[in-house]
Amino acid sequence: MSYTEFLNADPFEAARDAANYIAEETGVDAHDVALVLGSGWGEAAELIGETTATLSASEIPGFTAPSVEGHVGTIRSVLTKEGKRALVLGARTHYYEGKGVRSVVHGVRTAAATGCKTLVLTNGCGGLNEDWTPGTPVLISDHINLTATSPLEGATFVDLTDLYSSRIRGLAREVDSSLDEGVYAQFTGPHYETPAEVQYAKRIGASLVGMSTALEAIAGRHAGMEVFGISLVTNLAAGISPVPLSHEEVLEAGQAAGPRISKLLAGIIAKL
Ligand code: 8IG
Repeated sequence: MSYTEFLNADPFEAARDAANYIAEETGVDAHDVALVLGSGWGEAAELIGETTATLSASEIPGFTAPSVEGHVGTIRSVLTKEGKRALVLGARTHYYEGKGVRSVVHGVRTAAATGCKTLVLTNGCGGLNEDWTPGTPVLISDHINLTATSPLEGATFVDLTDLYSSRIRGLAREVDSSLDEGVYAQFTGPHYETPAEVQYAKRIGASLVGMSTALEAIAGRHAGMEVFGISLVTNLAAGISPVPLSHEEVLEAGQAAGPRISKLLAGIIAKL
């Protein structure tokens, strides 16, 4: 399926096509939980279980290879110790890539079409709370969508109360009681915020700033999945920290936090 064909197709039929392809290629009829890996979370999937199949994103209908260093372009089927089938999406499409919001949420819709009842969204982001040193994982309690768009089309009125499942946040705190929570503001990017925009985000109630997750969470809820979100604060947001932001800092913080967040994620998935 070419990009043009994807854009002209019904998004739910395209997701069904991709799900059928995944079922065929992995030999797994239905998956239980989907995991989207953001910046810094690339290796966090290793401890979840045994990878039984690895597909390249670009071969799956409607998917495209990622364009960012530190993002992985594969989709894996993982069998957990508890016997659950996890679909690990290393190939997130960001809104700033300009491929349209349908492309951004295609992975989430595909996951739902493969049978997933739970959606675990991870990301790397900027933190507004000075206590969150780079490498701190933070539970997402809610979001503010600053993209001025929605993944839903037409008169699709979806309730977003408790979008980020308080049940699963509770399970996460059973794994690590020190976990804080924050409200995630999705900006479009790809530029980072100005210090003034970070102050604006703070005043409207955000404590995490990033370029993903909110649109995917909405699509996930619409598709009937229970959504869980967790951020890795890889940098203090612009102006909160005296030093300028760099993508290298982001990658380093992710690497340093690797072992802790890997164990955390595996612990949460085991409890689902
Ligand atoms: I990693 O400080 C990462 N992603 N918008 N702001 C935004 N996105 C981010 C940031 C950040 N850090």
